[in-house]
Amino acid sequence: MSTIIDSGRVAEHNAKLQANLEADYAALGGMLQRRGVDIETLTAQAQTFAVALPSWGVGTGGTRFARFPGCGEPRNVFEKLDDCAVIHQLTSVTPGVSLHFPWDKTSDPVALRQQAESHGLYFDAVNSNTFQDQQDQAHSYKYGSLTSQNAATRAQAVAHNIECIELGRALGSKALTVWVGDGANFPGQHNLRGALERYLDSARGIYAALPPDWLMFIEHKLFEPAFYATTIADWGTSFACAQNLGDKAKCLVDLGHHAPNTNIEMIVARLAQFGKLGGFHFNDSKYGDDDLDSGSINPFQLFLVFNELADAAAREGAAFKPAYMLDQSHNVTDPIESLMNSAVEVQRAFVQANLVDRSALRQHQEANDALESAQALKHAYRTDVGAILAMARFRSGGAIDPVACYRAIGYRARTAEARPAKAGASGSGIV
Ligand code: RM4
Ligand code: MN
Ligand code: MN
Repeated sequence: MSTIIDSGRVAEHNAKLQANLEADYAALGGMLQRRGVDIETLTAQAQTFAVALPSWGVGTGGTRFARFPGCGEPRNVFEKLDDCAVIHQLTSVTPGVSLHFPWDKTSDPVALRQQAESHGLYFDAVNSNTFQDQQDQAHSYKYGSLTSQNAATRAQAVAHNIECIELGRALGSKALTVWVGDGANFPGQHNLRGALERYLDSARGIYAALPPDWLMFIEHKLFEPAFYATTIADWGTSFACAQNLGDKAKCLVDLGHHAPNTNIEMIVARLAQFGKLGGFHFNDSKYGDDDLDSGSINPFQLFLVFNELADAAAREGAAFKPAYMLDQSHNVTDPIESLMNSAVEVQRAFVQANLVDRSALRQHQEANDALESAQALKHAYRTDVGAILAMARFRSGGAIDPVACYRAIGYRARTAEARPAKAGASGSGIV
């Protein structure tokens, strides 16, 4: 396997931190042992955890108002893959990459796949994009894509999704994520039922093109770019569509796509119960932005989501395998640093959820002991599992402190030189 960063530099970084890590790990191990928990089991579980990177996350996003591009941003999918490889090399938790077409379209999928494999990466779900018009496209998506009033526009959107499946197939992906911005800005603009009927009809055309071992993820989003009525606005609509389409259609939960205060962990529990939880786009949100770093605003919510996932895994075993992906947009940080932190935050929630004493929790629940039930969760959540995460990285060949290592290595300065900015590369960001 070829690495972008000289592995000697990572080893040098680790050598400086190893003694402290071992001391912290031993102290945490002793504390967990008194609680009847084996730290080695948790560390081994942490080493198996993976969350995929969004190819669009390695560049600076933006807001509706402006984009402030950073230095050395990747200019094509091959450079994006290099940045993803760096993130994986340092964190050891991001072997998957989720591509977005046509942004990442390449005429040479074989070369792209080879580059990925040479860095120990694979391709997770591919994403279609019918929320923007592309150059030379015959029909505009201004008034909708899969739900358009115009049959030719709908057919064009379906054809694009099928092309995504074909590209994904060449790259080894096994799922297509469909998010559409379709909706209305005015009451009356859409016949609400009619728009969903058209969506379903189009979605059937995409579903029919799925290879037998593929899944189609339906991603809901409450609002934006439509501000009155989004066609696939909530998990109920997503669930109904997935049921209607068939077994290969499942729901994708993007944490940022809900109204403030929505109980997202309950949505996760419901979808898992009915076999329709396809996967996640992890990020965080406070008001309307759907792409803040994972765990940066509400880490407890992230933990509660993983608590439901741990419960589902305990019930269903190895068959329960939702796709874990990040979906973030970075405005004020180096995207590589943010993605590393976010991946580690998601892994942290996974480990903390594994720390919950499930049989004690069940007993408290059966005894209607609300206080102790809540404490069983809080006890796990309050445990600092940082040494487990660092040890998992170290043992898997990553960096004990990924951000510190990345800064010491000077990768960004290197890319700033190697990738001069394209003229006029600002403008507004993605939604
Ligand atoms: C959307 C949604 C999709 C992502 C686009 C870029 O809000 O989250 O998953 O593909 O943004
Ligand atoms: Mn998303
Ligand atoms: Mn989003």
